[in-house]
Amino acid sequence: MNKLLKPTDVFLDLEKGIILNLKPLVRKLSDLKVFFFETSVVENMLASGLNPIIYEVYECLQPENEGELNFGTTILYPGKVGGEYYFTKGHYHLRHDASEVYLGLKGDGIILLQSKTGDVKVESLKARKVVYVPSGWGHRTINVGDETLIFFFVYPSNAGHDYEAVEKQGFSKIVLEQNGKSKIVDNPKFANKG
Ligand code: S6P
Ligand code: ZN
Repeated sequence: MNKLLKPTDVFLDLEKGIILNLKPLVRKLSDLKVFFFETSVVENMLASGLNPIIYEVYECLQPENEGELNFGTTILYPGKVGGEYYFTKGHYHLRHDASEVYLGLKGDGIILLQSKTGDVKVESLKARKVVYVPSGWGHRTINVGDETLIFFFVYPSNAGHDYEAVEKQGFSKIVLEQNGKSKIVDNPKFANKG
């Protein structure tokens, strides 16, 4: 039997997406160097002193006991690197039976989902939209709008995150701005290692 945890509560600022009294995890361009398609654009930006914040995560972490849940918010800023919209690194859960729920709060986004066997699924993410990410699907969120994309998430606290697979293999699709619109195209750098 797991130790009985004390119930906790937090306040969420729905406008800003922040969880009060929590320190966010901040991801800057330099943390995402290898994830963007146009590596040379990233290098030039960093060399000229530009290192914008791409996203922030406010997370209420629980002990990794079976049955407990982590939850929080992600604030993904608008912007592009070359033609590619800002995104989260993206990951698979280390536990293959760990699913996740996303609730859009603000902005205009896309969730790219892919399985290790080559299935791909694309979902839009916006205010009031709930997306269920079943176990086994890698997931990355992209901000394709002009304003900040904010969403709430909840997933098993013992899920674990596998970023390495995404770092090595990438996502099979990337999202680019073309003629003022978002376009999902094949990622030429995708290494289909199965
Ligand atoms: C965790 C959940 C989100 C992401 C967050 C940042 O399972 O999917 O909290 O962690 O949106 O994305 P990433 O890919 O950098 O963890
Ligand atoms: Zn996740």
